[in-house]
Amino acid sequence: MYPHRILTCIALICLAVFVQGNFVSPARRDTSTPQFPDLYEASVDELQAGLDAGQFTSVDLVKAYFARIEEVNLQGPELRAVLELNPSALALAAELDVERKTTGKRSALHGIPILLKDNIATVASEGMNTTAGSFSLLGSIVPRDAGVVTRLRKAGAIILGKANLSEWAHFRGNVASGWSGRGGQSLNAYFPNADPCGSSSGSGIAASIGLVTVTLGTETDGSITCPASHNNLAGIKPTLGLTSRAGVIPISEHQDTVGPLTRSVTDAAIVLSIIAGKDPNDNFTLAQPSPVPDFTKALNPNALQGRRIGVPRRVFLNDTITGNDPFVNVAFEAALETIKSLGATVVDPANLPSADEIAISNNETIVLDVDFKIQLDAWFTSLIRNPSGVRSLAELIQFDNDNPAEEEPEGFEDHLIESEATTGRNSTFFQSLAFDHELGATRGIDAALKAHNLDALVLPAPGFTTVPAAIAGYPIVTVPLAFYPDDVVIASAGPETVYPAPGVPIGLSFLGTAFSEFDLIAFAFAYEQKTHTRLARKAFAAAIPTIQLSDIVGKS
Ligand SMILES: *[C@@H]1O[C@H](CO)[C@@H](O)[C@H](O)[C@H]1NC(C)=O
Ligand SMILES: *[C@@H]1O[C@H](CO)[C@@H](O)[C@H](O)[C@H]1NC(C)=O
Ligand SMILES: *[C@@H]1O[C@H](CO)[C@@H](O)[C@H](O)[C@H]1NC(C)=O
Ligand SMILES: *[C@@H]1O[C@H](CO)[C@@H](O)[C@H](O)[C@H]1NC(C)=O
Ligand SMILES: CC(=O)N[C@H]1CO[C@H](CO)[C@@H](O)[C@@H]1O
Ligand SMILES: CC(=O)N[C@H]1CO[C@H](CO)[C@@H](O)[C@@H]1O
Repeated sequence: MYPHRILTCIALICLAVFVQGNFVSPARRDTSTPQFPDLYEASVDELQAGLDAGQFTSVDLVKAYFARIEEVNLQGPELRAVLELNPSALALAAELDVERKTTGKRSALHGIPILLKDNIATVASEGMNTTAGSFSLLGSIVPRDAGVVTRLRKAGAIILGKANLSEWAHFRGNVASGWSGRGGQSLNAYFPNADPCGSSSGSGIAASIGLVTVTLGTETDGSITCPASHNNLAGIKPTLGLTSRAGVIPISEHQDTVGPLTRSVTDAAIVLSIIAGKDPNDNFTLAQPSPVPDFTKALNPNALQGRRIGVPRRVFLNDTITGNDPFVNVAFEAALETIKSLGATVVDPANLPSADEIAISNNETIVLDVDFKIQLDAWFTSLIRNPSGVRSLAELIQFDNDNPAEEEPEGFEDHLIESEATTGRNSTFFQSLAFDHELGATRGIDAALKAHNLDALVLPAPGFTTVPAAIAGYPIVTVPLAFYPDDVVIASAGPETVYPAPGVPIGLSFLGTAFSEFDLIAFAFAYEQKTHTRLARKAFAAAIPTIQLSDIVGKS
């Protein structure tokens, strides 16, 4: 749920100097031999072009990604980004290759591999588990695919596998970001043993080095934004109710969202256009405006021209995590200059009237604790079968205690225990929920937008800058901002991880009102196209997989 508090606190004491990394120019084209897209960076459109031209097939792509995962997942840098591969992926790819030739593409994602965070359900008959990283759900049989998975399959996407995550989407308690019982500690590809942030850690790591074309994560508060930030990616945390949570192992229906983590805003817009939409199994989606926009129509490099962007400084000045990090502040000030250079008016400050109250409010915890128990109990009950025998949150706590080798229970159960102690959605709960909406939306994001006649807000992604949008149910679009300099003081972030560290990325977030994704994507795209920050620095050498399509195509 939250980015890991201990590790992010470390950023406070680092005395970093912002140094721009060297721009890595794309490989020069060699016209004498067939050129394949470099899978480290390859976009959906680039891969579609190669697939359409018959240069390679979706079967080739799946084989290449499987080989790349094998290179770095449990060997070499041991990134532990991927939990399971889909044993049906090659067969699905072969069918979609035939279909491309006979009846044509179903969508922009036809034949494109996608990796899902392990809290997003896929039917067990296909061969994969859905466990949120916990052994308590190993071998469990879900009733059906998640709503977003149904949409992806209909669009012809290939589910490549399941990504590691912070167990229970980091609702478990004081475990390190990116750790799960089943997957172990997942690691950032930008520095050995660096924290990848969570809870959509594996999705972020996998997208960052091309272990797959695109990925899905989930965000309750920060869990797409933070891994996007730490892994040099575009991330979209959508408005509550734009994407279905049916079949997603829950924290809270009042805050959970599903969204893409990708190497570019364009890829994120393609994925969001396909997964967004109404789903009768998640009635929060019924309130969304229809039709779902084609978010790729938002991709205009001049989108910031003449627009008004506000800086709600108090959100991060009062954030004890990032407020005193000069590296983050210097990078952020440079971003504001870039936004101005793109023709926008930057209104600074444009504070949320509720900012100081948000900093001390405990309402979010009350809502999540109550919802988690109700909804997790319902998840266990909904299962057709669960070999562990666990049928409730209470039994999960017992399971963890009984299986210390797999689930490290002692001292790591605090959130589960806190949630188990709640007694349902009583008047305190509904007051907290209403108060959250007031703090995040009415007297928060909406008030700031209205007072200054703004189109969007902009904030650094690190730290707790996600809280207002989380409690309001409002969208965030994150893009790469900068990389920690090579002389940054390396600090411990958890039992097995460090943060900050040389070359580890941070992001920039655009925020807005409900269902403002179209504009936010446009602004993020304009910023991305102007800066191309992602390309300025690569992962450390051992974390860059070497297998390419040229090693696969035409070989048996
Ligand atoms: C789940 O994981 C177990 C253990 O890794 C594996 O044997 C099984 O095939 C996986 N898939 C399903 C659907 O249970
Ligand atoms: C969804 O349905 C439940 C009961 O089925 C109801 O309590 C809730 O208010 C509905 N929510 C929305 C957003 O329609
Ligand atoms: C919600 O937050 C407000 C502002 O911090 C606080 O006054 C109130 O007590 C909180 N509600 C609960 C139930 O904690
Ligand atoms: C609601 O339940 C919580 C525990 O979940 C409890 O702390 C609180 O006092 C209850 N409120 C009321 C009004 O009973
Ligand atoms: C695909 C893959 O490599 N999965 C591995 C994830 O990590 C667990 C724990 O080490 C392994 O058992 C899986 O094989
Ligand atoms: C709750 C809190 O710490 N509020 C502070 C936020 O920052 C402003 C400006 O520095 C202070 O005036 C508030 O007291």
